[in-house]
Amino acid sequence: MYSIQNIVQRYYKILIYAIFFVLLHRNSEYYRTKTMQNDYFPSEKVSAIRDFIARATHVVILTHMSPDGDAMGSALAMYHYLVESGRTKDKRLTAHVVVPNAFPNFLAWMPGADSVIIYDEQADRADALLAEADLVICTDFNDPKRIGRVGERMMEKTCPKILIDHHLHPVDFADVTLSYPASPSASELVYRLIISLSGESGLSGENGLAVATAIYTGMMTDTGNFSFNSCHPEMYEILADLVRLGVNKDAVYNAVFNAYSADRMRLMGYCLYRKMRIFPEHHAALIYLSRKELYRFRFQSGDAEGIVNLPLQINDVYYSCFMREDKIEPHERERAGKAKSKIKISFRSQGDRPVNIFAAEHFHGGGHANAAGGEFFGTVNEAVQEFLDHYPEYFRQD
Ligand SMILES: [Mn+2]
Repeated sequence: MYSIQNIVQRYYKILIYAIFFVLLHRNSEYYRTKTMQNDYFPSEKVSAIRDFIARATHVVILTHMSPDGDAMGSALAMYHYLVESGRTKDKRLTAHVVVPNAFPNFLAWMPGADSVIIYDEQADRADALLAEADLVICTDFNDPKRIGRVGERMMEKTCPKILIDHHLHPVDFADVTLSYPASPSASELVYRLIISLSGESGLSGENGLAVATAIYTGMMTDTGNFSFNSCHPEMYEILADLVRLGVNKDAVYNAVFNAYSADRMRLMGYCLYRKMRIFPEHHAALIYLSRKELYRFRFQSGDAEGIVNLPLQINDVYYSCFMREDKIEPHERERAGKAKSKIKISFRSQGDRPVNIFAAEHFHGGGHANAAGGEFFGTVNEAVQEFLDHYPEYFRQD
């Protein structure tokens, strides 16, 4: 008869193997997450940030001009995280996100977006919040000059400042700077920081899903839905975590990428049909729009987003430049000189074809090798001429 003793005797080897296998598997899982959690940032920086947050009662979170998905994602993730962790403490912690100017409509669905303060529209309120802030957290920009007047106000403050960013060459203005240009998004850095500060519990609780969704949105938008800067395997481990936490990735994709207005769609068609110039020898494309043309398509802030990427969908086009005429802001008057308009310029490229040097040397800009920006004070035609005069020096022919 098969008694339990008998079974154990017959199968004990298999049983031991099975237990061993389960333990080994669990351990490797354990070590995988542990490395990801603890090794990324220097521990002194993490504990300095932990202390700043522990002592703070009024936090202001700032992000860059013309906020994109990563700016909003990194700032809102920090916001929801702080509100949640503030709830569990004895003291009351308040947090506010302040952005220099309006964010595009396709990000308005983001949890917490309705409480974001737009400096251009509510300067007094933002100034008051900054005045009482005892901690400022900056995400997704590298220089206070990039955020206009709100940057000037911020620099007047003596309270601790934290910078979390992935742009090259950060200005040394914060008490703790987490600058990782190799990171595909600032939102990914915020994820890593939250894990370093609070472990998995930083993404749980009432606000957990809001934190995770904000981070996912930033990671998705700054990589073009994971089509560039997205070769780090660890990024997918983070994404897996976020999906496990309940992020509805398909809904986020739809909310962000299938949200054009009819005007925006027509503007895109106009750009491709009427305004795109191709320079086949250098594998380059240029699209440029005057303010009159933008007006014709009832241009809204954010409508230009992504137009620069379109020509890269053409076989053999590896460089793309998009220019559009814009107003000169009051704080830019001095730099503008006699010019009546400002041209905003974006560059994109693929592979080993940097565009940031061209942007820096001719358009007062810079950025990443494959994604850069700049500006030009003058007419669109003058900016186009500057491009035509110099692109062969910067764009490869092979
Ligand atoms: Mn970014």
